[in-house]
Amino acid sequence: MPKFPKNFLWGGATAANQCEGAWQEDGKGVSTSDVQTCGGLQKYQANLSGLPEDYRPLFKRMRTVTYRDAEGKPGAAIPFKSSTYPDGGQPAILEDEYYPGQKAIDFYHHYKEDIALFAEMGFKCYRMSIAWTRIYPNGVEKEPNEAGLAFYDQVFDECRKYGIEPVVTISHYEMPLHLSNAYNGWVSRQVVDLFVKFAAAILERYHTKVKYWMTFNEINSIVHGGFSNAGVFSKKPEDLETASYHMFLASARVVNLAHEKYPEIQVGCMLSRHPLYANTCRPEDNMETLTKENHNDFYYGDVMLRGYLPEYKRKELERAGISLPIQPGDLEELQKGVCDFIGISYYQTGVAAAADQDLEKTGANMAISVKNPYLKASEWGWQIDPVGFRYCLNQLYDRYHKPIFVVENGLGAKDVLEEDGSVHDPYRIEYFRQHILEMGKAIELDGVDVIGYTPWGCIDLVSCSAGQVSKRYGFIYVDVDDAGNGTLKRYRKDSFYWYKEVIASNGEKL
Ligand code: BGP
Repeated sequence: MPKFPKNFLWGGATAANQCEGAWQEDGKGVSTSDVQTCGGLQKYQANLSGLPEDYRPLFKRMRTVTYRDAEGKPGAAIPFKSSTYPDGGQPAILEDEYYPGQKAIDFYHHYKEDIALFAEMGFKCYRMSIAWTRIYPNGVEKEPNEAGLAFYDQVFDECRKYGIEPVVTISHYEMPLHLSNAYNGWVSRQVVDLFVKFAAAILERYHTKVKYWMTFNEINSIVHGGFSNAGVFSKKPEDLETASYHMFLASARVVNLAHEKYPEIQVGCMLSRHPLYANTCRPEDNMETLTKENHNDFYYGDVMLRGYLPEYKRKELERAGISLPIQPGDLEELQKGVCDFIGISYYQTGVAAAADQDLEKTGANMAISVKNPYLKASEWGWQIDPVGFRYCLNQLYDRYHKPIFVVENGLGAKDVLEEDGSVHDPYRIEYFRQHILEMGKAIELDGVDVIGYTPWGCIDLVSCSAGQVSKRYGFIYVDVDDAGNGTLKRYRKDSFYWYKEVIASNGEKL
């Protein structure tokens, strides 16, 4: 069995928009995640004609973002596919739709019980996010909402009570809906200032309680669609490039602010890492793989971890006729605001081919790829690849030489709650066993500096891409279904007891 470092941060991860619920309590504003439906249950089906034909079946039952078009007519689009957004119109809550995030698993009222369960598993850390709309309901207020600030004080104090280190994502797939509607989200440079104001308020309030911070969850997912992580509701490629540029700038400013005022804390970036293998050893397939990896993932890491806009991206933008809104002083800020560590999510690998029209595709979430015949997939089509995890860790460490914090990894599956309250999930245990083994090899055999591991959805929550709770990730089962019915009671799954042993043995007992 591989040996893990002594202070390795074992834990679990959630995000406010997927677990808190209480969407209108204590002054919280409406967020971009409050207008997203549950896949399979939604009344308004998205118009998929903007997608390549072979992608459409994969998106049929995905969650949607609802909107009113320019004439006020209701409709829906796929949040992670900008090409399905209508021209004109705005995201909106429709009276006859159901939005699972508004209630979620009601962590807002169950946090004490949930953190006690995390402590029972022996968590050393807990990754969570702060809902921007609890602190600045519309994003534009002058003063923060004290009730929102007080809630997170209580959550951090509860963690600290058990010696659990909170790890905080400042923005995890949500922002005030007002900023999306009034500014088209991060397309506007004004949002940079509004975000820095939000980040400054929470850093000031919590810097003694929270040591590890990350600016944006999966910042690179904007290549697939602009709404969920950037509040951008338009399909223009230049809008998406502008938005991510503004997010880089905001991240750098927050890093610089943190370094100046609170030298004891660390600020990381967070990348969704989806390594690609070439479909064949044809040079063209390999060139395509390199190009796609740069475009989808490394561009974002290069800016946030190396501190400059890479040449391959400058050339790509030039060819597309897009110029970034760079202002004097920006590039110096980016250079200075390099992140302290690399937060990543790793779920799957994909396959790239120079000509993929006739190849079978898989991956029913934001990242569709050619199917890999050597891998099994989850019920949702995500290809399971533990060796790819070791490959991914090596690749990132070699490129950036910064500590890596694996803040998401896990298996979404359908679980069955037995009459006696048990949940038997050997598939999840097997998934984690294989992934932890490969992570251990990356540390021990390859020398990669991995500082922690927080499996995603350590307690069942609302799926980000599907909107379903029935796509369960947790060690803890929550009795709530896709339509929000259930007692919300928590149950320990078999994986709960297994993970507890893993942590207690520092990864030796797998
Ligand atoms: C990541 C997101 C998470 C989370 C996870 C699992 O992309 O950062 O918010 O939800 O994926 O994905 P899903 O919920 O779509 O199964």
